Amino acid sequence: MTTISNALELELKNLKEKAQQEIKSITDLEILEQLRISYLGKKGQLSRILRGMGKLNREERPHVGSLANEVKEALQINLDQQRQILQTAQIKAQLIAETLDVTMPGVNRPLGRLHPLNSTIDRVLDIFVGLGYSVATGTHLETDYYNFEALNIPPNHPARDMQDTFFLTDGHLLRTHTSPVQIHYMEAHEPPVRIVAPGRVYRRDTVDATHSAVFHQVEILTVDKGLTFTNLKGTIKEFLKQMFGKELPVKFRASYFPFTEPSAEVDIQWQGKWLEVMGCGMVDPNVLKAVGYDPEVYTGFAAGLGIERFAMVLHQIDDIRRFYNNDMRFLSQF
Ligand code: 2NM
Repeated sequence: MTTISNALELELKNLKEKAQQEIKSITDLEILEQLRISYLGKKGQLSRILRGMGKLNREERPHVGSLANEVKEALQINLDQQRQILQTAQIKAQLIAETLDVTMPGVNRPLGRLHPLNSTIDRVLDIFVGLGYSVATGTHLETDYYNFEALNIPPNHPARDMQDTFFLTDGHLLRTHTSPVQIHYMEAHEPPVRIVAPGRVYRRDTVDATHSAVFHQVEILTVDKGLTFTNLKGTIKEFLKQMFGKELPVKFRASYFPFTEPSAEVDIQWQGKWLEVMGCGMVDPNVLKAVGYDPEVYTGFAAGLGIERFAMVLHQIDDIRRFYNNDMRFLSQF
């Protein structure tokens, strides 16, 4: 044995030992691959040692050659084993990280619901739709003509006062009732008319427990040949019966509106008290004339109710401002 051969053998043994130590200590697959290249790659440490074999004589070569192969195969196995260990660990870690506990209670996502004003409007509309009415809506900005003049509200009527109505500087105003919807509808349609008009209305009221500058109304209008106050009474009584779930004592008390003649307030007996719940009347001939209907041929009746007031009576709500505070403790009760 030459000293070169001995030196190569020693180098191979040292390489093997050092590599085995290192391979065991690796915890990262990429670093393991770098290590493989550094030992077994074309320009790796094993190849470098093998280049020294050129200096060996013929008899020595097979011995050193097979030792080199042994080292190479051993390291290959060590590398594969370590790769296997790291891959298994990686998958295990991933499975733990992605574990879903299907027995955990779910996240409660509360359902939204209708605002009590909207559910009250819907109930009123459903009843009138059931009686053959169509829903009609309009814009919140109106002109003096549609909000007042066409409704037989004379120029000096207190309702036109700056104190009661929001006027814009461009000649429009915020509608004070939904009645302009009825005027637009009658202008566009010939009788028979049967409509129910829900919507938001505006008045310059000082806000307190029973007043809001913004509130909601539903108004109905029927125009046909031969309609009388009896038809009006029957319609309202049927509506109230469906709304309150039973027939309550109802009183029609003579009143006044510019757009109806005769006019009445409707009172109901509810939980021991008489409560005013609606206004109504036979459409004034001047209103029919304003939209081009012949009052000698057609008569009509109309009624209006304030949704806030109705909802307050139905649900025993003490303050109108609760509808507008957006307090979930209040809203989630409906
Ligand atoms: C009410 C009371 C009485 C009403 C009248 C009209 C129209 F357009 F036909 F003239 N619409 N709504 C009316 C009648 C409204 O609310 C308290």
